[in-house]
Parts: sequence; structure tokens; C-alpha cells
Amino acid sequence: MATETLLVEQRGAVTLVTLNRPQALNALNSQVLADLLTVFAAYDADPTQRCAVLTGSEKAFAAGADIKEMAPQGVGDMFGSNFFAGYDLFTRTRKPVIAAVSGYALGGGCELAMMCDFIIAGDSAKFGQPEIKLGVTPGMGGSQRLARAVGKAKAMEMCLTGRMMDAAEAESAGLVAKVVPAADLLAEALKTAETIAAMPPLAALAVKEQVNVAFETTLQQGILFERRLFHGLFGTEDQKEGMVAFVEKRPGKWVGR
Ligand code: CO8
Repeated sequence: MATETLLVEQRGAVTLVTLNRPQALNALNSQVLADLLTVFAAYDADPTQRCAVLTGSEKAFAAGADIKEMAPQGVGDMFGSNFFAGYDLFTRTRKPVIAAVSGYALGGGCELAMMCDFIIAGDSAKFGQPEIKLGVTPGMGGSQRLARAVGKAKAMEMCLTGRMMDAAEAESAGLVAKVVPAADLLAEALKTAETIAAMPPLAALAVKEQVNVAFETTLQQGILFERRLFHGLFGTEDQKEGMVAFVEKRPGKWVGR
């Protein structure tokens, strides 16, 4: 399957989505947003799919929101259309999504990568929020998610100077889960996705909800939420199977119920 701006491939239980606007370094325009929403809604709804990888090209994951599309717009256009508010829908994908980032992840590209559940970076990756150089600011969550990922000092410095952070710095700052040689990026991301896809799927959904709640609530409420989801999984066949399989020293077989 493919859309105007995305390549989509199912590899077993893993959906691989590749941003495909090479002429614009995968700049994110309204069509990319529409295509992402279509493709990730289909992924979420497909019971055969358990983990997704979102990637770009070797040169660019995405070089930002499409500056040529935004340049002529006025505040009425932006406010009236609630420009790019649809990305909130992308972040509501219930199943796991890994960003595999090679090359530039700038502005909206960095923001899109941060909307995924975690980032695996090739050693060529460069992250940044350079919007200030265009007379604007991050607008798709960058100021908020970057501050949560790397802390106030680094987020503030990056958003105020527009400088890029290389893969090694991104790993030590906590923005990315791991860095691998650029040539191995896709294979490593797919291998990680296959590991997740082989887990009990309801537990994977629950883990995602638990970790995301950590950014939205108090510690006490987050821990209660975690415990209730943990309790709830004892109503699933996969919990029975998982614990019996452990005792019988064999791999579990998951049914997603
Ligand atoms: N938008 C549109 N086109 C782009 C973009 C972009 N963000 N980035 C690159 N391109 C295009 C270039 O215009 C060029 O096209 P053409 O050949 O037709 O001139 C082509 O891609 C190749 O780019 P370059 O020739 O510039 O390639 P270089 O290797 O010389 O440079 C860079 C690569 C450094 C990545 C450079 O292209 C660059 O600086 N790009 C812009 C980066 C940027 O500023 N990103 C932030 C954009 S603003 C943003 O993301 C806001 C998000 C929030 C929106 C929320 C709204 C509510």
C-alpha cells in the first residue's frame, strides 16, 4: 500500500511507514498529515499488526513543516484551519510506533519523531528546532516534548539558538533510546519492532498508556493508574498463558484477549 506521500509495507506483524517526499527532504505538508492519519488509523485497526516503524530517507527523516506551504499564510488561515492540530490524532495511535531517524529531524520533523513512542537514531541523525530562524517557534509540541525529553536547559538553548544536536548528544541527553550505525538503522528498528510485536499485545497497549500517563499526571495518580491496568490484565487469557508458560519453561502463545 502507498499514499501520495508515504510508502507502507507490512512485514509480518510490523508495519513499516516511510516518508516519501524526497524532493523536499520529507517536509511535512497537509497531505503528509492526512496520509499519516489514514495510514496509522488503518494500522491501529488491523488486528494482524502489532508494532510500527516510521522512517524517512538516509538524508532526512523530515526537514520540518513545509515552509513553502506555510509562507503565504496569515493568522486567519492558521487559526481558522487550526493548522496541523491533526497531529494530536496521530499521537493517539494506541499501538507502539518507533521512529527510525537518519539525517535531519528538524522542526516538525523532530516534533514528529518525538510524537512516536521512542526514537532509534542512525549515527548521522541531526535533531533541532530551528523555527526561530524563520521568525516563528515550534508549533507541533516541540517546546513541550523536547523540554520533557532533555530538560529545560538544553531545550531552551536549542529552541533559542536553532542549533542541531547530533545523534551522540541526543542519546546522552535522553532524546533517543539508542544510536546505531546509519547503515544498520532500518534493520535495527525492524528487529526492535519484531521483538515488541512478539509480546502479548494487550500488555503492550497497557505499557504505552502507563508510560504516557507519567507525562500527564501526579506520581500518586500515575502509580494508581498503573496498578489498575496491571490488575485489569489478570482478566486476560494472555496473563494466564504467560504465567503458566513461565512455570512450564516454554514460550507463551498470545491470543490478544
Ligand atoms: N519545507 C519545504 N521545503 C524544504 C524544507 C522545508 N522544511 N526543507 C528542505 N526543503 C527543500 C528545499 O527547499 C530544497 O528544495 P529545492 O531543491 O526545490 O530548492 C530541497 O528540500 C533540498 O533542500 P536544501 O537544498 O536546502 O538541502 P541542503 O542539504 O542544502 O540543506 C537543510 C538541508 C539544512 C535541512 C535545509 O534544507 C534546511 O535548513 N531546511 C529547513 C529546516 C527548517 O527550518 N525546518 C523547520 C521548518 S518550520 C517547522 O517545522 C514548524 C513546525 C510547526 C508547525 C506547526 C503549525 C501549527
